[in-house]
Amino acid sequence: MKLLILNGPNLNMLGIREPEIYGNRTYNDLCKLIEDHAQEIGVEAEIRQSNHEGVLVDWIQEARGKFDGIVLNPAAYTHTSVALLDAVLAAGVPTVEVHISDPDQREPFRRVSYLRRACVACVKGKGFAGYPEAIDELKLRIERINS
Ligand code: CA2
Repeated sequence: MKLLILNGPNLNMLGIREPEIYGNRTYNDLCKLIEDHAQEIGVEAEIRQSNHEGVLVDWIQEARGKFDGIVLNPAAYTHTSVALLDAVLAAGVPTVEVHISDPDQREPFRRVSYLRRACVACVKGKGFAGYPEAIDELKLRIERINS
């Protein structure tokens, strides 16, 4: 099983600022956690990060026929991007939305997710541990689809 793990704008800054919201660990720490978990459960995980909406759209489109599922942290684009919503709908690849913090417990503008309706599940507010959880959830759903 091949999963694409996509991270949106500024997530490369993890551990550098706002530790009270996102913790002290870095983006590299997050990648290591994801890689270790993927190896443990026997899935292939390719991890990418971009600060650019169009690049994320290209990667979501590319996933069609190439990846079994997507774990997506759209970061700030969660709250603005019809383009990412359309890309997930067009790709037709099962996608789980993940957030390190819980956007519903923060500023009102973070309470809207344009992506949520296109995703099979959403994991939020669990810190870095949300990624392994999102991967497990996605794996279960893909296995169910393929059985
Ligand atoms: O909680 C999440 O994972 C978010 O997707 C993170 C986004 C935020 O816009 C969403 O509302 C919730 C922000 C990612 C930027 O991360 C930073 C890390 C360190 C310093 C500054 C920003």
